[in-house]
Amino acid sequence: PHPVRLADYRPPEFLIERVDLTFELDEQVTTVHALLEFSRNPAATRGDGSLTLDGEQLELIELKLAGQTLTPAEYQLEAEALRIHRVPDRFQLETQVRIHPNRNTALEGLYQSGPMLCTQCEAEGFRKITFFLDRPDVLSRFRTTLIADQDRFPVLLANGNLVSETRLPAGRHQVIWDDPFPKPCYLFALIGGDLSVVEDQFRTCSGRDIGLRIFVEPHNLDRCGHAMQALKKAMRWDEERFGREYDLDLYMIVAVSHFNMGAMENKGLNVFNDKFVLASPDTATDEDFQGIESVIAHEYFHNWTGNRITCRDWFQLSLKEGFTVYRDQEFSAEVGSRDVQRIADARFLRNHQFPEDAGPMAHPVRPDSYIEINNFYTPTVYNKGAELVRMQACLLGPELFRRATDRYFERHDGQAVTTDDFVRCIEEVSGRDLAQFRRWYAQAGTPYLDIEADHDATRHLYRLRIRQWTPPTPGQPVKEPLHLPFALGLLDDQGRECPVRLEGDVQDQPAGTRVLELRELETEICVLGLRTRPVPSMLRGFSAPVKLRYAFTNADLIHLMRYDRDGFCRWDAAQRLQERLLLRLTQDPTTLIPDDVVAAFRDALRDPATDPALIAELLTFPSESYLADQLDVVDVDGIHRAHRQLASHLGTHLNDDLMAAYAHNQDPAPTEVTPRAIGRRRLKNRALALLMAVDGAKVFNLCQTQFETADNMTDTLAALRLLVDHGGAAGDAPLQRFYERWSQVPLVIDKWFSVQASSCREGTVERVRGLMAHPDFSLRNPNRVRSLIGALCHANSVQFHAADGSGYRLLSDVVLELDPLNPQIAARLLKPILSWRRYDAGRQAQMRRELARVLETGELSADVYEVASKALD
Ligand code: B3K
Ligand code: ZN
Repeated sequence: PHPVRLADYRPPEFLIERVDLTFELDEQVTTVHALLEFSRNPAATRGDGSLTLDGEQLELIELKLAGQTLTPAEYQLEAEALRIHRVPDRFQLETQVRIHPNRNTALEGLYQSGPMLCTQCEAEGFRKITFFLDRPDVLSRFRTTLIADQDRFPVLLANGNLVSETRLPAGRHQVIWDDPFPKPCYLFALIGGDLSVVEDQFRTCSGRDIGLRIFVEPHNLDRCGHAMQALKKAMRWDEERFGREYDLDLYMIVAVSHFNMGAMENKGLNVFNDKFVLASPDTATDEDFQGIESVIAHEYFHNWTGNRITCRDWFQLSLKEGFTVYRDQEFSAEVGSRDVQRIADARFLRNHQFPEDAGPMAHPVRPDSYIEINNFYTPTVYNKGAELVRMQACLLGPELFRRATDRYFERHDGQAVTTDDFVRCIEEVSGRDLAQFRRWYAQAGTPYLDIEADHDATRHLYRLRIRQWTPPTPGQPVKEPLHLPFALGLLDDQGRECPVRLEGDVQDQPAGTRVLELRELETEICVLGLRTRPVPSMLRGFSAPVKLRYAFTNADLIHLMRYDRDGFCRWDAAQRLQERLLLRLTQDPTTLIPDDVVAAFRDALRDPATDPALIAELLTFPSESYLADQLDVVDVDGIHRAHRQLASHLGTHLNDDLMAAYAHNQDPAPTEVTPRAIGRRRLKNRALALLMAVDGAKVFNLCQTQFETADNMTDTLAALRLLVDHGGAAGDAPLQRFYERWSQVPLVIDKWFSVQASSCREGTVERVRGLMAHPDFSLRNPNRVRSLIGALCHANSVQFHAADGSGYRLLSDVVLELDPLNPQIAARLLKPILSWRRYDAGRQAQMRRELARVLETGELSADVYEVASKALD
């Protein structure tokens, strides 16, 4: 497999103005007839007069140019391309191909999911449907005719507006769809199936009525309400916050059970992993409800950031993904709690993006080469990409930023553009020069800010010295300094905000946050008028995606945790306290846990003014994998032991307060999913987890009672996890009951698998192997694979990294079996062993051996090859 490079980008030599597709749908053999209108692209340089189309796994039945069948001498058919030796400047091309949806286990192109047929074309799946210029800078108007058996496929959907429905002889019917908006082929979609529909309406800001439809298999009809509410909220929010109105008369969502990712923003016809549509309080956790709200919003927001304005090439993926994640994060912040959302964003970045930056697959937000684009749908492109948009919004402030996005939408509507085009709009509207800021898009790696402070009590001066640097990443040994917003607050010894007054200020500064801008390798910030030494509250709101290092004292952190008005900084202070303690405990289990730290957590628990959701965040430790990243050589068992030790120390010393928090937050409305109710359940279940870290019959009974009586999945699952972690019979009986109760609901059975696979109890790897033979397990369903294999490898450090290497062996066995079926999922699973260099010699050798074993296999997909080979480089 060869890398594709950004530097090699050339505009397409031909454009396709119109696409007229006719599908005769059938699970075994579908025929696809395509009528394509080509014209030479005036913006491109002339080639040799030939045309090359992308096409994979297609059986060519017919090929006509301008109505004439081409002879084999006039074209060449290769494994992944169709070359026509001579074409005029304008012409019509007609092709007919056969494809096999039921054999498509990669779930890319047209495939079968249970009783239905569906498509997934991003990034390069359309070429598995028909011969085409499968690249995002070719925008065409699509008309789609679907023909199928009326009984098996009564519902036939495609992008755009419904044109007609006709009965045909022999029990078949035909439905025609037309999409008036030119689009790249990756946004094409079709669905065929026996589906039920939930309908609703939305009146747009200009008074147009939009039909909203969610299609699901009939037995899921009663679990679509939350998704529909979320859709309407998102539509309103995008009008108000970004001035974006929906453009078609119909918005359709279809839930399918086999899906590689979360969902897909196809024009007017989103296809969703059913996990992000279906929910009722008895089957879905609060996290599921929140996931649905944000994914529904995310896909809806793509209609403007992705569909109306799309990417020029796949290196620009963050243009749509980074911006759209920023938009969905802002949406979630505004419909829920901004602090809690920002903490979740920061935690995700630290747990997933920072490690990516530190590993062998590190890449810039705008990568400059890839072997398989599917490997670049990453936390870097999505979440760090969102941070880049957020930093620019912060530098401009809300009004200017809105003007910049307005300009972007206006100027580039209907175009395929680059991240640079986006930044240019920001520059023009603000009159700023973002040349240095652009480095963020091109430079990989997580920057460090190393900070020192001193206070001059006689001159009332407080000085911060900030040094920024970024460690090297593969292919980028030398890094340049970045331009970033540094939001700073200062607290006095009473916890009050001080004004951040700098030399040369003309105006009086109000007390509170001040956003400074860093550009240099070293910056000195000199704050005037501070009689006593303040406690710095830095990077408020997580103003830049960096690692900040500063020698906080415990007292500083306790002070910030108690008084800071910035939710992120309060949480960050708690994280730092916990991290410090946990790392010390990892090295030395006899480390004393200071009373003042315990008292700070007690105060947080007792604080009536703080949102329970935020209290729960303050009491949630940095993850074991995050702690692992802080060590030169990961001590898997030491970290796990430290986690338990700190939990049981808090469980013991805060027993009464945790019990009180538990009792107080026994929800009066247990099936309500408001932010308030969700926050209270989180706090209650976090309290229960800390209490369960101490052996004791009383709390054990509490947990068991919760499991037996809860009428919402959040509480049920929280209790089940704890009972299973407890080990032995305590967990076996509840697991059995849970299975029996939910055996007919696949999304809940996913949870049953995942609770077992993510348990820290001994023998988990073996149990997972056993579960792979369970009749409900299947490598063909990505949700199942993630719930069992993914949970063990990505969410269970201590068992996955078992010293005997059994976790690694299991992973490589699965990857080898899965790769021929579904390379995307196989490549994703490999992530946790890519950072093998960070472990002790024994584990290193085992991980390397498994990676080598994978690489040695003859017929690897490009997906797995790229990841495994880069890891061993
Ligand atoms: N754009 C899709 C992701 C497609 C993944 C292709 N491997 C979902 C999203 O980000 O909204
Ligand atoms: Zn997206």
